[in-house]
Amino acid sequence: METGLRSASIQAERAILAAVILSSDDDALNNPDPLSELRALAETAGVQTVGQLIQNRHGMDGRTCLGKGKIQELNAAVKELRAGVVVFDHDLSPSQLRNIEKELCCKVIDRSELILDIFANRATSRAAQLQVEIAQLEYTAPRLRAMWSHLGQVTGGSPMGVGTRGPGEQQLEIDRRLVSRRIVALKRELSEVQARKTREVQTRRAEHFTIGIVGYTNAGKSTLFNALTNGGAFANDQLFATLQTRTESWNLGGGNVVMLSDTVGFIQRLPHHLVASFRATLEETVHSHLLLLVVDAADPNAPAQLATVREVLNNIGATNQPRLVVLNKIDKMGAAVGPVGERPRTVEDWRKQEPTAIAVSALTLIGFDELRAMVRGNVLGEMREAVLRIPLRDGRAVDFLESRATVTNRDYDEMNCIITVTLGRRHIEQLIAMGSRFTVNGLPVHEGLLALWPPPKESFVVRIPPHERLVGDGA
Ligand SMILES: Nc1nc2c(ncn2[C@@H]2O[C@H](COP(=O)(O)OP(=O)(O)OP(=O)(O)O)[C@@H](O)[C@H]2O)c(=O)[nH]1
Ligand SMILES: [Mg+2]
Repeated sequence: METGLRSASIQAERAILAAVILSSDDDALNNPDPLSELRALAETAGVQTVGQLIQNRHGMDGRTCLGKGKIQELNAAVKELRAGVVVFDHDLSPSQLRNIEKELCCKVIDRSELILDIFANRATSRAAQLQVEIAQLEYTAPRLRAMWSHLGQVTGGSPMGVGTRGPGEQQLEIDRRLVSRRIVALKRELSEVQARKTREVQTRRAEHFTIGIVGYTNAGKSTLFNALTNGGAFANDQLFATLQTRTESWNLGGGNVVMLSDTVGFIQRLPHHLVASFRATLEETVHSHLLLLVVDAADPNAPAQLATVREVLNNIGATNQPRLVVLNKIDKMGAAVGPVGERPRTVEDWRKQEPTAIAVSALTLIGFDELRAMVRGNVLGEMREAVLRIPLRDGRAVDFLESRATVTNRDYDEMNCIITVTLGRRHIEQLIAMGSRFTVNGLPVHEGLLALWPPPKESFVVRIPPHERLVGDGA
């Protein structure tokens, strides 16, 4: 199937940014530059920002978002600054969009459309393209009417050209049907891609300890990823530099190698269609053993960004693994600007809110030893001494323990190698994944594992659905 990604054709346009700040929105009211993120998004989309307009209000105007007077002011600015597009920092309803377009003599797009446009222009993998096109169709389809009745007014007829009788209900109905048929076909293809991806991620998860790097867009995830692995991820000072997940091995030292994945960044008020359809890309995140939550500690909005990241993680169901907060860019923390408030300005300030956070700089490599040690501790869990009885023919398992753990004694009987070793829970799990069969302190392996690392008392009671229980019983 060919890609049908649409561009909003705003590249190289002169743009005016517009926003309403509600009197209840303390974050925005205290922000000295509340449109900085939208400006960065516009820049990533290739738009040249020539002006901005902010209105403080108690509520949004239901008809035009901004009040009537401000819309007139905006119209005058569009003419004076020769702007080709106005970008709203909100999601506009189809009727708001229609009403605003009627008042202004230029293109109008909202925040979600801008983000979708960036994704559309940068998606290169098949999965990313499918995901973006579905999100575009779902978001844009209800807007077709708005767009077309507007065009109908301008051209005095149908935007479809010869052969159609105006943008009438009939034409709209046909197009809506075409759109929903296309969505069904795209979703079918995506679910095949997704199934393949799920299998791939699960195989990797069984064989390796997997770690996902997640965080707000531009936090420095790809830079950190490149510094820890052989690299290859694209890092740049722009929003959504990364749209594809990338996985490489990361050597933690002491023979411990894990698989590290760099992922797409999150953003506040992410279009929810995009989140839903980006599941294939976020698969690594959901199923990883450990998450590194990377924060740009020098960004004045970092606390709100960290809150957004946690919210998105909860929404996509990435709740089953531990999370380590990594405060990045500490080399430029002193330069943080903005009004003094609750905002953390030093690593010590941060530690009051995030006591276990690790402070690093992906550029200067400060804090990397601590990061490695912390992750290693997480990978191996607490170390215990145990006696493992491994069949002699399983030389691979013996080699594995010799190279990864601390072997203190080795004995043999007719059939087995009996090894006394100090190891982590993860080592045993890896041996199981490698297909080895052995006993731990004379017990079958799973019992031995539980005896050595009993689950915490307050652990969750997990209800297993009956069909899964059957599979488990048979194994
Ligand atoms: N001063 C400083 N800059 C950094 C550090 N880490 C990353 N950067 C810069 O921050 C910018 C964004 O870095 P990326 O690694 O692309 O960020 P990302 O989180 O992958 O961003 P997206 O993929 O767009 O979500 C780049 O210009 C990096 O050079 C750091 O520790 N210190
Ligand atoms: Mg990146």
